[in-house]
Amino acid sequence: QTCILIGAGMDCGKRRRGCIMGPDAYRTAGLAGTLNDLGWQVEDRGNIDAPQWVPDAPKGKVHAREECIAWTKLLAQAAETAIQDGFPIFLGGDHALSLGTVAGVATHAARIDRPLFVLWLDAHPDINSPETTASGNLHGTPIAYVTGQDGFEGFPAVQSPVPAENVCFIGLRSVDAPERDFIIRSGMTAIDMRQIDERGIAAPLAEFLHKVSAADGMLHVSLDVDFLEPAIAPAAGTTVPGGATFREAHLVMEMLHDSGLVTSLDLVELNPYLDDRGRTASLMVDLTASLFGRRVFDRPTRSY
Ligand code: DIR
Ligand code: MN
Ligand code: MN
Ligand code: MN
Repeated sequence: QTCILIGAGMDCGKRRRGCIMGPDAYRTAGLAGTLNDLGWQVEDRGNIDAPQWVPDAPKGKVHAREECIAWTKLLAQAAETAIQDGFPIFLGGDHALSLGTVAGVATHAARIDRPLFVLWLDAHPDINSPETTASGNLHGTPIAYVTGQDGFEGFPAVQSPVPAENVCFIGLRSVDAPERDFIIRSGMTAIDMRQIDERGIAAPLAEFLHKVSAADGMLHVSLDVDFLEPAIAPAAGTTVPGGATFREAHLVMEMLHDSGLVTSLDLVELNPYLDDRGRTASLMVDLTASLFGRRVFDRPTRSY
């Protein structure tokens, strides 16, 4: 099996800079060698060149709209191509890169006639639209875009919107009021931290994996650094206390590995400028290793 690394130092989905350095931090932390040691072929396609900077005219409440549109086009194309060649891992870059990556893999899934599911591991649901956003930051919008919501004029039309029922959030603890209303109306699965406290993280994840498996779905996983408890993962611009613990996060990745259902992955919001001797980058690489099969003991193959 081949995994394909695609660097996307997209840094315009919010105002604080630094995610541009993310792809190189993952490489520095040894991502390719780690995956190779687990038996995977690794093809590193390098970094996507940042689109030429263009000013927003007129300057609206949304930050760097034109730049994000340009990235979205490049990423959707790169994702659609890469997923035909192997298992793509998108090295972010901020979470706005998922506007492109998820749209691209959705196009591919539709072409081969399989449903696409999305697992969003994040403190935030990122389901604002350019109209509902309070921050003006497009990293808070990809789920709205890929599920086909309004308000994205100027962005490429999403060819194959992901059905709302195919989206699952795990780790939520910072949800804006319009986001909450939308989630409740939409039929998305939303596992907040309280539910994890009460039920553990394995039970709700297993329910979602069962849904994916029963539909013979493809599964895109989007891992935002701020899913994690900030004490173990400080290198993110929008940390929120009370996140997933070290073991909760690894257990998610280990279960995802055992399921055999995951077909593409985003690693997003790593801001190496905010890191502490590389420990957040290393943790993200270790979590990726768990998803790609690192384990202490084998478990019987589990079908969900
Ligand atoms: C907030 C923060 N909901 C926004 N979103 C973040 O800007 O729309 N997502 N930080 O990861
Ligand atoms: Mn996010
Ligand atoms: Mn987040
Ligand atoms: Mn089942």
